[in-house]
Amino acid sequence: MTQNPSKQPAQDFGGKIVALAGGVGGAKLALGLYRYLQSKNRAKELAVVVNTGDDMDYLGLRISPDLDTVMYTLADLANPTTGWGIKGDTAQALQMLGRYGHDNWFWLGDQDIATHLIRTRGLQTGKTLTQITDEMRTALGIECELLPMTNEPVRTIVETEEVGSLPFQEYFVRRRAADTVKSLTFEGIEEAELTDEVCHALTDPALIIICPSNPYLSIQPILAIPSMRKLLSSSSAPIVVVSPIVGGVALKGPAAANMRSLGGETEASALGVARVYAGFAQRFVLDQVDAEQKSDIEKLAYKVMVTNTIMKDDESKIRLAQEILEGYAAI
Ligand code: FO1
Repeated sequence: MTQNPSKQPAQDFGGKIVALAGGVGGAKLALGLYRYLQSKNRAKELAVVVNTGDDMDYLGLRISPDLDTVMYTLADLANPTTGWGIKGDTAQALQMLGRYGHDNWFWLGDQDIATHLIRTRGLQTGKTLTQITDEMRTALGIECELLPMTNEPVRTIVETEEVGSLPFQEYFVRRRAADTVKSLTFEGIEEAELTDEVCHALTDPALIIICPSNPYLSIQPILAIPSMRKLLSSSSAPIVVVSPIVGGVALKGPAAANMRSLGGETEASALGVARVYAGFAQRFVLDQVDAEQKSDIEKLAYKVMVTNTIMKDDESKIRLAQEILEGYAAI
């Protein structure tokens, strides 16, 4: 890995940079990659493939939270406090729903509702989720590809110790991810097909980056699509994992608890994340606070780069992206 992130010029990647992402954590690195490539006039070389297992139908609307989180982030529209939703959005529609006595546990902003209306209408008129997403990202001025992992509906179902099985957003939002997850099912996964756009992005890419998203809830649904793993591992491009666990703590959400209950780990750690992708990914980006785990991760056949992976502002997101992109051949 380069120790000189300001090195110029950027190398010729010789193919697409493909990032696999979930919601807020993944969107941060996606933004760093996007901004960095944009500064080199190469934003079109980035394709972000996004989890749709968290999608749900709510009040007749199709909600794709992870796609929207990445889209709003790349369009510089995301709410900086939550990481999801639109900055400055209001909740008048939600309040009115409450007055009608309707459930309003899922926060839908007034501007955000426009996205769900367009998506729902598009699906009703026979467009694919990929087409609709492409139209929206174009309208918002996003220059890179933003690709749902599949066009078919896939739904993550969470089997909990406390209350049995729950649709993803019931577990995540309504019950605040407080339950112990025993197992996951991805409904519809067997029927889910790889889209032409995802296949195209993954044909001879230069690099595949697994963003610091929850390995079980966000990345596993993407990898569970039949043929996805095969396509990814048959590519000659290195697969780089950026750990979502730093100093034993999840950067966001329930990943640490999931590692214990789903991964069988006694403690959440970057090493545990490395175990999840062992034999599949070849490179690992480890935070400097976890540097003592480097040799154990190397024993799992990874080349390891140690750096500061905390993305607290745009500058740190771009710096991390630059280190990964400029150094990938070297690690
Ligand atoms: N997350 C919450 O914690 N509470 C919410 O009410 C909520 C609403 C919501 C609406 C639209 C959207 O695009 C995302 C939303 N999220 C909410 C985030 C979302 O549930 C999660 O970030 C992802 O599904 C997990 O990656």
